[in-house]
Amino acid sequence: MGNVTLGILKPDCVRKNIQGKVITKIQDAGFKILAMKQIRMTKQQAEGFYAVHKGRPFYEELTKFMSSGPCVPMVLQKDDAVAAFRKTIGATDPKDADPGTVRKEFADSKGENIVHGSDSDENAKVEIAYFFTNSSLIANQ
Ligand code: IDP
Ligand code: MG
Repeated sequence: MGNVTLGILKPDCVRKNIQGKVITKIQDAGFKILAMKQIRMTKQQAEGFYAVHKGRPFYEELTKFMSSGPCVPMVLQKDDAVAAFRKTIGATDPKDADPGTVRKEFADSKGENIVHGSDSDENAKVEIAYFFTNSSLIANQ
């Protein structure tokens, strides 16, 4: 199992101005932040990032939302990072998320659910490369 994953504080998190609270939860769960920045994706960049969901009924809403304001992609390190981070953020729909998870505590809906987490080591690698260069990662180690 790999030891890095990609997290994104989504535009609802930035709009609510609770990045610090969410980052604290992530750090308290034992993750080290290897790289982090605030950016605003264009609609096209959001469509590229979520290309695996193209054709799904929520794709348009999702890519509109993800390009609606700034977001904060971050590279997170921990043993078995992908699974550990998904456990920290909770189920996609906050209604189904376990108590104490980021989405349970902070998210309003299945669509606007505060945070993204990669779902496999393979996708984590692709998603990290979508936002960060190898040299920026090395420089942060
Ligand atoms: P995940 O973020 O928990 O991995 P995915 O199924 O990969 O969930 O979906 C990607 C994102 O698309 C979700 O985080 C959420 O923002 C949005 N999404 C997923 N399913 C729905 C839905 O049924 N309605 C609205 N938005 C959805
Ligand atoms: Mg997913």
